[in-house]
Amino acid sequence: MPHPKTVENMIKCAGPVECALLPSLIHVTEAAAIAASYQMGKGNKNYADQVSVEAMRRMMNTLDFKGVIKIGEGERDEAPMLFIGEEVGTGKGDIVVDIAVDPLEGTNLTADGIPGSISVMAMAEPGGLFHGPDVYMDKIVVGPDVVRYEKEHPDEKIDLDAPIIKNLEIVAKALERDIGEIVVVILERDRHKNMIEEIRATGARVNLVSDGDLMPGVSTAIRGSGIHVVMGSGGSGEAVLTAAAIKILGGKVLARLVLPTVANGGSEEEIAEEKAEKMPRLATMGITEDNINDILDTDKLVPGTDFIFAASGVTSGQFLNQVNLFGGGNARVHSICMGSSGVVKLTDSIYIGDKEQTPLRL
Ligand code: VTB
Ligand code: MG
Ligand code: MG
Repeated sequence: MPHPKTVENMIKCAGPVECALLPSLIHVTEAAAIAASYQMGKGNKNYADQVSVEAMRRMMNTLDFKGVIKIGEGERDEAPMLFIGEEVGTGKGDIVVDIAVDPLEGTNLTADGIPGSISVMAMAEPGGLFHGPDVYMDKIVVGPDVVRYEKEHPDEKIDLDAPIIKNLEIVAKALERDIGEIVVVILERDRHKNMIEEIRATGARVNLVSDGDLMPGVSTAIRGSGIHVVMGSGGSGEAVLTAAAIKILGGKVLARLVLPTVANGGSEEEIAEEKAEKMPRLATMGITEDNINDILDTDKLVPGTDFIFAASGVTSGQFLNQVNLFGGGNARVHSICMGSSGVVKLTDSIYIGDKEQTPLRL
């Protein structure tokens, strides 16, 4: 990699999407995060979700672009807003984008006031995001050190189908530490019972989370986060959003679609029923019985080259604090906002609603 000769080489945009929309993106996730944070710990996850969806949509619709929700709150008939196919933005200007949103990733976490919930989204040039159907993805996420190690050792690659011990050995070697020092995040679900046992059998440390495997995935690419691997099946939208961040930060995601009934050990009848319901829609996305089991890598999940990602903390997390509210409409919110040119902004935003109750403190 040549050293940048000028700062102009360093500070640039990947393309029109990043140039036009990166500065505004955190306003969208922060609006959603602040709205959700007022519902923290109130035990009503649906309402927390609703207010964050509304705030995200309202803020997005003030921005000049033509956007289509590709990963959203569900199909049009089940989600009133930010449904798949909804057009957003003012429609003014030349910027056209595909959008992935999760206005409140971790609704239970917010409702219970426990760590790990965020507002998150990505935008890319049309076709830039894999818009999988509403099924799970089996996945493994690792950070940039592992990718470097794989390049140096072409026979040792992370593989979704490899025994867990093999994958964790590679991660441990890449990070120059013992397996016993590796931390694997996985959703605490019955479907992961065997996988959790297998991880434990390697000696690796396990961080079970009740919800929210997206930000832990991003954290694998951030030194000091204390997270090295994310495994298991979770939402496919979450996997694509993770991949957008990982494609910017380095690291890799391997994923494969899996029907929820299959992941959760459903009966043959239930599996057949779900297939009958989902396969026709999957077919419209080019997904058939023949290729549904293909492994998707980071570039397949996010084929785009001009894309942006933002996440704002709602409750506290690995590196995003919870929203602080100070009275008078004053709020403080932490975000990470990134562009595919290779820029990461870690921001600490203070919104002053009432100057007499300044929320500004060091
Ligand atoms: C997954 C995970 C998310 O919800 O989608 C999970 O990726 C839902 O899984 O981070 P279950 O159907 O097993 O509950 C989250 O944890 C939160 O949106
Ligand atoms: Mg959601
Ligand atoms: Mg979610």
